[in-house]
Amino acid sequence: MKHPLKDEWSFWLFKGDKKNWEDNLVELNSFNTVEDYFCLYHHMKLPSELKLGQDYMIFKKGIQPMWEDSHNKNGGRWLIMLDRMTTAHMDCIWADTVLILIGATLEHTDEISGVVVNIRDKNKISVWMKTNHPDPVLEVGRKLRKQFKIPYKFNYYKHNSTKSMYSM
Ligand code: M7G
Repeated sequence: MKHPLKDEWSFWLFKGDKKNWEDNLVELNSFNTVEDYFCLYHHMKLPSELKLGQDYMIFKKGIQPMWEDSHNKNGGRWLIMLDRMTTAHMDCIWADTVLILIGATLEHTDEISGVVVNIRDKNKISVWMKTNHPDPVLEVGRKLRKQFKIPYKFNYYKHNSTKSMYSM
């Protein structure tokens, strides 16, 4: 028997070759068991193998990986900017973050909507929240801080805002 996850998730690729932002989003596959996730993981390129300008996004099924989605519009994201040293570990940080989310071990797991890795000159990993309430947001921030021992501060932003709300 396969091991069911608490939620069903969709795996998205942002192709990065279309002018209109939204036209780049492709929903590749979805999964709701541990085994199906690993099967997908082993078939997909690693984030470090993507092209500059591309993203991977894993969101709960039914939530579009964009600010405008009703589940995201009142939320924000923990943004981890990867420096040169942490970029060497990007694939591991990505894989571990996905496991934290799909494993649903956090108290406020229902307030999480998804996770994104952006391949840019400065790569980024962000965890998207449905709410900006401090309890769930800070719980997730503390977990990321503890898990990754990233040796610098990272911030939480409301969507479409450049002013940080929380720091870790
Ligand atoms: P990015 O890809 O998150 O980061 O945003 P980057 O600046 O490192 O490439 C780049 C641009 O993509 C934003 O300024 C927006 O124009 C567009 N964009 C990004 N996101 C996440 C969204 C979104 O959720 N909705 C819309 N409409 N545009 C977005």
